Amino acid sequence: MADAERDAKDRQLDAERTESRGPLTTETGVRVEDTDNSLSVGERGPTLLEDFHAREKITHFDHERIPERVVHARGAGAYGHFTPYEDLSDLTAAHFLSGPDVTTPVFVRFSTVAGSRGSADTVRDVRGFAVKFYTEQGNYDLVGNNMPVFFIQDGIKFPDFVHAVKPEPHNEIPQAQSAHDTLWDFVGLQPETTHMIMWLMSDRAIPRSYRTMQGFGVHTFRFVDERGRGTFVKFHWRPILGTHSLVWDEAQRIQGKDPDYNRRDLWEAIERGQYPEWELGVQLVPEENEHDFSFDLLDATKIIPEEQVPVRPIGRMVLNRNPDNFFAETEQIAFHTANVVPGIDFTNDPLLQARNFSYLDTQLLRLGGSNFQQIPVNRPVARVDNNQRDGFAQHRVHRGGTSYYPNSLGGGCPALADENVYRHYTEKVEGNKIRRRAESFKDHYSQARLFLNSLADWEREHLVAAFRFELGKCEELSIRQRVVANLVEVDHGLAVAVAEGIGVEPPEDPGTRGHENSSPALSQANTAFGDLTGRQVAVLLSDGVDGDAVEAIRDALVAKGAVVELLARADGSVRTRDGGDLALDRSYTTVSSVLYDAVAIPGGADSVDALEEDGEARHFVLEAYKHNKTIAALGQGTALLTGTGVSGQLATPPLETVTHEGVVRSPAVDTEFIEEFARLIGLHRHWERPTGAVSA
Ligand code: HDE
Repeated sequence: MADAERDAKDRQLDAERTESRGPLTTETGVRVEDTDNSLSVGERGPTLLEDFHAREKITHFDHERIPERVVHARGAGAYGHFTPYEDLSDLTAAHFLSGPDVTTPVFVRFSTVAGSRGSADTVRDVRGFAVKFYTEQGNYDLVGNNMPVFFIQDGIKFPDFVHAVKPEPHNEIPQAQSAHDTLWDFVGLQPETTHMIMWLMSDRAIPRSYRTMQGFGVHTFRFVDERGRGTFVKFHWRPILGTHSLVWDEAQRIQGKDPDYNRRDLWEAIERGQYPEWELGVQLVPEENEHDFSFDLLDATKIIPEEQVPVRPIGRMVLNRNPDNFFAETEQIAFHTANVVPGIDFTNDPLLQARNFSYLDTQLLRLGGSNFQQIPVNRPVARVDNNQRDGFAQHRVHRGGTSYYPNSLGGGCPALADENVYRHYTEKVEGNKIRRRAESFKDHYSQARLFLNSLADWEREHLVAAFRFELGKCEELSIRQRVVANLVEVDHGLAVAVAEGIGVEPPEDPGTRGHENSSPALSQANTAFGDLTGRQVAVLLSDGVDGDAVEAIRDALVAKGAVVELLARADGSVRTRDGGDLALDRSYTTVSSVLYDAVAIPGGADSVDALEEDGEARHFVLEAYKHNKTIAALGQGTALLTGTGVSGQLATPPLETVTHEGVVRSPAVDTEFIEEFARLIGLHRHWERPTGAVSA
């Protein structure tokens, strides 16, 4: 990146960046003559305690690990920047939202929640979406998720919920899975989880990529302007590439084929220069309208339907730089909901209030004491000056003889400013000290039903299948029954469909029907389609392939942003039918169709014959078909579709380009065929395809 384009955070990190060059030394800078042999008495004698280099090397290694995050342990992150579209100073005093001429560096960490640091990426889970804005007024953290609601309404229940979803305590099974008794025991007994559970059982819980994932601040926050006027605000991140998910069977297989699937995708997209982008949107509610809703704005198990309060786009975030070192940056970054800047404040959402305590508390342990804000990735670009001193791993060398306020000996510094300061919103609060959930928090089903009503048929099918899968893994029948009984409150049809798959007596129809409202914004059928940026396309081939067709497909799709890989049984190269050489990207025996979004089978009789005889090649195509992916076959390549749902139509190879349920076939490569292939990939998956009978 050109030096002039580098932002303040990037430049600040220069002071910390270090590269290995020159002689090997100890931590005290003493050069070392040998790092392979311990100091010993004679060649075969005992090792000496005196060997300070060996002891230091091993001791440092022994201390390399720090506690993993108690939740969100598994993650991936990147740097980037955020720029607002317009001046929002009529709403908030936040300088980073004051106009398009202010660009703020950010670090974003995406994560799964339940699994350990080494668990797989594509598990069924919520994804964290945490953004640290290094603003000129200090760090602002928007610590969100990819789902707009949460499991519980009050933070005091968080330890219970997390204990229920984490591996069971007696045997630490299962890893990174919600499909086990304790989670569903908790869910059945705690109806406030119902709405979030609908999201967790939907395709939102298995994103195709971090780049194709929405983000939400979840809570209602507050914008505060210069004069102290507040406006309620909910934050939304919308991915420019659309919101797309995996298929559950595919997600499970990826856990084995490439456990780093989402992490790798983010890293590689940035390395290719295909910078992921999101638009930040806000839903704004004037203070006087706080009670205009059928739910409570302070209840984090509720959304504000977009049809009720539209999302106003306010800016764009681009991630354009991978970290230099995973541990130093992605692991040591510390987000905290209470890291706010002037112009952004909290509400009394009891979940948010608990978070404002929890994040700092957990970081004191995880990062070893109170100086973790000095770790390079956490350090603000805004100037820091206060009287906080000492503590473990203090990096600042404070000069001067005073560390108290007020002082005269230190020239009165640091002094209090009277402008550009954080002023808490003045809110009048009165009440008795009580432990009681507000009446306005009591409806746990209306929005769960709203979500269900909003789903496309295929999304509903996936939802039912997910409930069946998860509950089917519960050993206790009573747990299954209790969850089904709870689902009746959402929708009787849903409860029956789930019950029928898990050996539970279908519940009686209570005869009460809920509302029929829906919110189109909740369905992934209504997201952005058509963008091929970063889509992975596999081209299967062997010796004798139609090389011109391969190159035409590759050139056209790469020009549209796709990543095209040529795969054959053995790595290296293949001979084309007209005698040329085609370099391969890898052998299909080292990958799997689950790692690709689409498959192409070019013609060339010898190539297709060889693929047809190879079980792995046939499996590759069948599996892509089963997972609703786009398939393109040219000329004789159509022969490889045997066994897929289109095989019945293959009696004669097509005379022109034809598409059937996401499979495009053509006699030869031409513009029409390639454009059709690209259009189909842009649709992401082909849900109209009946894949139930395909065994791959
Ligand atoms: Fe968190 N959460 N959380 N959470 N959370 C943590 O903080 C907590 C909640 C979220 O990439 C922890 O530093 C409580 C909602 C993300 O580093 C911990 C409650 C949302 C991340 C913690 C919640 C989140 C965390 C663990 C209920 C979405 C990862 C390590 C009151 C809006 C940030 C850490 C990263 C991490 C507590 C609920 C998002 C223990 C008590 C709701 C994205 O402090």
